[in-house]
Amino acid sequence: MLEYSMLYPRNTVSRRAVSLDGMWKFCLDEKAVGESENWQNGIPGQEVIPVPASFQDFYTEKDIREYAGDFWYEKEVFVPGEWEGQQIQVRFGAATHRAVVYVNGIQTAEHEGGFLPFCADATDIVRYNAWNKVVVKVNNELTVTNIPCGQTITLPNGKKMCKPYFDFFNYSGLQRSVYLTAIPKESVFDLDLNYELDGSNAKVYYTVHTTGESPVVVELLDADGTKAAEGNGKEGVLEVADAHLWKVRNAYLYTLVVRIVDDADIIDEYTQEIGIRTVEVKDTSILINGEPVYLRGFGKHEDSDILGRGFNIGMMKRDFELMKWIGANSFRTSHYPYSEEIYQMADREGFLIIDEVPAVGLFESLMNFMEASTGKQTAFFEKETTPILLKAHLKAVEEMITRDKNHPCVIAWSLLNEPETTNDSAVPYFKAVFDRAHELDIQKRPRTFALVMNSTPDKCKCYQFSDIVALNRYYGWYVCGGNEICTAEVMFRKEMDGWKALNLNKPFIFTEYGADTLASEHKLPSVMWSQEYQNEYLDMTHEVFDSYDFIKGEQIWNFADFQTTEGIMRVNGNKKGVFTRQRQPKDVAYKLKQRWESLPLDYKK
Ligand code: CKU
Repeated sequence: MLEYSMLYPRNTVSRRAVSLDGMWKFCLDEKAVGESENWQNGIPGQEVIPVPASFQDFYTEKDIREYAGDFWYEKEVFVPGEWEGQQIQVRFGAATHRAVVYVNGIQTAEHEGGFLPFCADATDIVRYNAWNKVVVKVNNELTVTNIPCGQTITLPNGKKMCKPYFDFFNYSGLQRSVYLTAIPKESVFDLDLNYELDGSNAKVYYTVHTTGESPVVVELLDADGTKAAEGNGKEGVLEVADAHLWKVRNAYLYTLVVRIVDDADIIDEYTQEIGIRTVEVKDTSILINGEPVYLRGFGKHEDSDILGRGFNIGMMKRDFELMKWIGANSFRTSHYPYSEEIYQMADREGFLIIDEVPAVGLFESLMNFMEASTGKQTAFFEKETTPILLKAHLKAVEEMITRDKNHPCVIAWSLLNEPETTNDSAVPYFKAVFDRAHELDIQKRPRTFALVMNSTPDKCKCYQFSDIVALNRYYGWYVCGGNEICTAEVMFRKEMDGWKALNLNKPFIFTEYGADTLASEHKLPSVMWSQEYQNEYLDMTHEVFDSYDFIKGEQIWNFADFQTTEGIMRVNGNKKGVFTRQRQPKDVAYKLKQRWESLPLDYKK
């Protein structure tokens, strides 16, 4: 059990959540002198920046954009007098990649991992009806003992620099919303939900975890606020007659109201939107409410101009509108769990999410996207430090599943992206991670991981762990691009025939395929990087997808162009977007729209 509740902050009759988003004081700590100079009591300078946001793209100095090390935030926070006697917390949606929190100079929390929430308890520290100082030391260095993996080097000028083993810019900072919350000392801590369908009726199994012993009552309200069912006790079953099911791109949300009561008094109340639906993998099918679904959609990133990886509410809205326009029904949160507001939106819009833990870069290479295609192996899991990495990985799996398990949109857990799998040492590591996910999720949703190019049917030692086999493949891009695309197709089919021969009786999906394309380039005849080539690449790829019955989904890489580390392989970022970074379509968007709108939901059922 985690030491803090992962429940999203809400206002109810017993709870208060005040947003601390806005301008925060900010400074870099190049010499790592913060603590010794007492910055926990107040950081130097007058610089301010927005939260939520990555700090990198606001400034004009390269040294700031590329900064690796500690950096500090500070905010004055007013704590109302009427909150006395409650539990007071500062709740961070994320701090990338690790943070230490001080309230009024006293350390209250420390958290490792940059893409999941944590709470700093300040109950015994805050001054009521007064201003309080929240100071956060954040650090963005990359190592092989935490996820995502990479290195941090020191340059001849003495400055540190991050070298990610992954293909996205190492944006960092307070990239998600921060809340000041007040909740009763006896409160709802966690919820577990599971569903069973029986014709038009549904059973909702619930378990409420609280911090005390007082009785619990629950109510299920339909979308109009009418009571659909009620229950008594911390555990029970709600029977819903003629239930409105949560369906793909046709969502229906109920609200579960959970109360801890003392006779007529409410000690605590928490509300949670839920969707009644089941998820199952049977033979080669992915079933939602018992009905087969063919996935179509994207691998995405949280990435936009200026804010970087900062949660961008306008961009979120635009992205969902584009995904609806193009006929998508799903996406993978490559390569880290996204901001919680994105899952709330997917719940509402009926999108299916493959939720990915930030376990990327478990393949020792600064250009694994290139090197994996050459068959390179790195024996990544043989390192002495692997047990430490595994511990961090398991913690992130626990935090992700605890945070996201009650979203109807989450239909699968992606537990690693493109790890080294060709070596026996990967096997026990995978087993630990996959077993842990199974144990934590009472809905027992399918588990998967994205297989890199060198994880082929003959070499991969880990595909058996996946309930859905997810392939990242670039035949026609990293392998035999351009005029050699016919060779790429032969190789692609040969690999797929290899998978077919294994007869795994599992669904396969493509979690990546794509070609870098400059929105500025048109070429007749096509050349690589032109919009025409992206179209031709997709024609070939789609033909292969359509030739194998066990392929049950396609999520193209990437939804939009996104920022990466600079280098000879990237032109101001990765350009495999179907949309530009400003969210306008490339030509290929119309092809995908045509295809995805014409494929039946249960294609290849
Ligand atoms: C993508 C071998 C493929 C790895 N995959 C990971 C993803 O993060 C990259 O952006 C490749 C690419 O475009 O190279």
